[in-house]
Amino acid sequence: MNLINAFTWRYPSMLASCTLLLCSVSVQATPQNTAQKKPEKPNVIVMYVDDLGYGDISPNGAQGVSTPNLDVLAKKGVNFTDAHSTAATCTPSRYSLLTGEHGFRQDAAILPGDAPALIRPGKATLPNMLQKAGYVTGVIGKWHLGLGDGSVDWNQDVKPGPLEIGFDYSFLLPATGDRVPTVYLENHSVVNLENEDPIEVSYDHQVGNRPTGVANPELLRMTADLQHSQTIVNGISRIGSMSGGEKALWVDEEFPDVFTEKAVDFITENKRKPFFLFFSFQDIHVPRLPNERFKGKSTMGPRGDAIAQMDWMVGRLMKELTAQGLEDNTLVIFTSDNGPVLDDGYNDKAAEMLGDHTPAGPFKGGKYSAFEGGTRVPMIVYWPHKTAHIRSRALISQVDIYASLAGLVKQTLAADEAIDSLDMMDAFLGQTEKGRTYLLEEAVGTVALRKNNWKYIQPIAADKVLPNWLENKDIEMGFEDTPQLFDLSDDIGEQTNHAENYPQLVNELEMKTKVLLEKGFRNVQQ
Ligand code: NG6
Ligand code: CA
Repeated sequence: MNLINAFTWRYPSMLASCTLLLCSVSVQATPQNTAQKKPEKPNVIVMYVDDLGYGDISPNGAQGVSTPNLDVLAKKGVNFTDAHSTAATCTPSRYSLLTGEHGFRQDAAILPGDAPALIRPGKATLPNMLQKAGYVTGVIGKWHLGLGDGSVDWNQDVKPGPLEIGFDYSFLLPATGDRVPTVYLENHSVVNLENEDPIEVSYDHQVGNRPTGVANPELLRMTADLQHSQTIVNGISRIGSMSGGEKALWVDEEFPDVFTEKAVDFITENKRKPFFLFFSFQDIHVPRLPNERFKGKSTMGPRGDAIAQMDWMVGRLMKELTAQGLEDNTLVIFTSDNGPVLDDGYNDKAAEMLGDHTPAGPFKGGKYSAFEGGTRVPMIVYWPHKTAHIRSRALISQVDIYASLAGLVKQTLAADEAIDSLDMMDAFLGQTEKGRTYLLEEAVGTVALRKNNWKYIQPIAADKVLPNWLENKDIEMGFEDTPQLFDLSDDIGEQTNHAENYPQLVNELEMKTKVLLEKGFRNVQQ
């Protein structure tokens, strides 16, 4: 009997635990070797804030509100100065993030709250690509990408939706905070819906007899424009009409707790697998109704307080990652779906209380606009021990998240998959400041093309220059019926139009725009 056999015979359980111990020691001793052999599969959290401008966070110079949790992320990770959402509005930006292609390819415009699913089952998506790489995927928060097949029946299974395009779990605010239905949708079902109180929603006629902003302005906590003056829920009038579902109605002030707790549950349940979480804020979109805890946290009224609330939510999730030992193995991408807006339909004094704060930072325009303020948004990328601690000038787009993550987890993209997405992982991690050469910015009425620091804005037919619902937004839109060309290297505020001085460059950029739109960025030599 050799030594080991003799030992086993006398102390079998001791050997078992000893073997386990040796095993775990040897795994822990060689993490680098393991990492080199296999593709890396960190957890990925995309924190997607709504309508947050470049200048709205402390690391980028916010006044009147402070965002200490984002300060920490910016200090430890990469804080970008030239990162873009693909569009100056929500739906096309979200479409691009999840499909790796520009929104115009699917006519992605701002959707009503009862719109059918824009991303159809069968379409290649970021969560589905990650599922193939072994990830568990979840979306929590604002959706605004449509649900169902045409006329959604909120009392039945609501599908197709996120679960049919690559998410394993969803907990949604179906459209926007200012649009009905004002209920949560968990996977296929409205939360707390009672059979005897069915929901009906319409965007072209009034349903049921809930008071409206038009008929009962005395019931409102905040006055609103005509567009936002239909069904009143929680003292706030909304876009669209809704009846029923009384027990299912959300309370806006509870969003921060409801969404972060759902995210904490998702993280906890999936901590042993790689997970992807698309955490999509309702803040700082209108209506801005921060929780009591955040009232007065800024000097800017509800809009500033909503920024403080958003920052708290970021901190809450980061704390949870640390507490669960997941921080080192989680790649966090914090960004916004479009630039800032002050008055977006509700009278919450955002403009009056602004003080010295500049929501778009040094950039011109904001939400809806073709100027930089439309899409140049905050972006911070943080992955401990992987991201450099820098402020990066790399030119990158959120549409690149798809191909960059695919490269990281070693998934090969099909020829027709994510056709506008470029692998920019080195730039995302701050290992290089070399980003894109060309980048497309979609606005409500037109597109702009960046070539490094040149910026070309395509002209629009004179009769389409400004849709009437945008007329009194007090945002510089950049919609003109002649070409515009700016040199951002010495004119960050897009003041001097050089189009007439550089007709050849205008021509080159117009041709390039056409080719890129037609073929997709991945199919054109950059
Ligand atoms: C607009 C709404 C605005 C906001 C926006 C969508 C009006 C006049 N304005 O139509 O309040 O809801 O849609 O914002 O109705 S986004 O960030 O989701 O794109
Ligand atoms: Ca938005």
